[in-house]
Amino acid sequence: MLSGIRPTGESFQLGNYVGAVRHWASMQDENECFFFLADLHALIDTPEPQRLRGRTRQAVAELLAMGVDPERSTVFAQGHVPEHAELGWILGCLTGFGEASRMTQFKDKGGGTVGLFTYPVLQAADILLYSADAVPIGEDQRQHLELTRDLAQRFNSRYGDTFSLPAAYAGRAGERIKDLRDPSRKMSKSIGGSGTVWVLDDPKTITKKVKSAVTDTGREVVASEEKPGVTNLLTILSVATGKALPELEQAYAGKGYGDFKADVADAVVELFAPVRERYAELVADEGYLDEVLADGAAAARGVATSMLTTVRDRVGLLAPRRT
Ligand code: AQP
Repeated sequence: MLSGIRPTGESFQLGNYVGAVRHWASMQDENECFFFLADLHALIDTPEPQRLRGRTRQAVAELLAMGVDPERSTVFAQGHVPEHAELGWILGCLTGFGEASRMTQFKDKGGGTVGLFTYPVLQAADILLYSADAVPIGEDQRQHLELTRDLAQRFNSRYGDTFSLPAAYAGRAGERIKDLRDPSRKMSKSIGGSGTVWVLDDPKTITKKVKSAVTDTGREVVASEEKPGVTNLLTILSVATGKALPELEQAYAGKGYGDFKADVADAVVELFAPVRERYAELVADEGYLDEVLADGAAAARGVATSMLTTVRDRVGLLAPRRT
């Protein structure tokens, strides 16, 4: 099992927790997991160097605070394993220009850098290096996983069986959390603002953001397509309390939005209180966080260099003479 997250934004946001990291935490018992901070992918946004460095270390503390356990999983920074970039180049040489141009994320953004254009190929390298069988992805990444499978198949038929074909993780479908101010789009680190709940927001800020969330006309607390704002808050409440949507709809029948929003705010505050507490302890110990990353990189490189040695040989790169 392999998954990555970009160390962008102020911290991770509620959607990252709901759609990704809480599942990572629960997968660790039955799977051999590799979780990485996609700092090479973060470079696509050309962040301030000092900020990216700081954010990468901070992101480790956040993942651990949310339940990722470096004793059971390999946690590393992508930039510490240069094999990602090298395999990305090799796979790029097998990727058609037209094929890469069809990736909707690039088209949706209306162009950008070569990095943005080729990042699905780097993503393919991220996955194939570790022979990941299962990759938990959101719907927006499905096309990239297809590209990964195509590239693996192409490589295998040209150079001999090398890569295993990854599948989308068939676990629980991840809920999509929407921006609180604009429920027509997903909550996102790069959008931020008052529609985004950061995992490290203090209780007052969380309450303020939830209480000023956009709701819909009417008074009924029900999940429906016509009520994207209320549906989003119900989803959040359901995740935070573990209660199913129909049960929540029933509990708020005839109560109106005021009580409902106050309860959603309290539930999110309660959900993230232990994360904030644990994060504060972890982030104060830079030495420990660096050690986690160093151990993770060593374990990841063990797997990645072995795969890359095979790949280099198969494509015909001359091995350096040992002295
Ligand atoms: N709103 C969301 N609801 C559910 N899941 C979400 N994810 C992101 N937003 C939501 C999941 O979080 C993981 C991390 O992805 P990423 O950081 O590599 O990039 P992203 O998907 O583009 O997430 P953001 O927060 O929107 O980051 P930026 O703004 O930096 O691009 C993924 O598994 C994603 O599905």
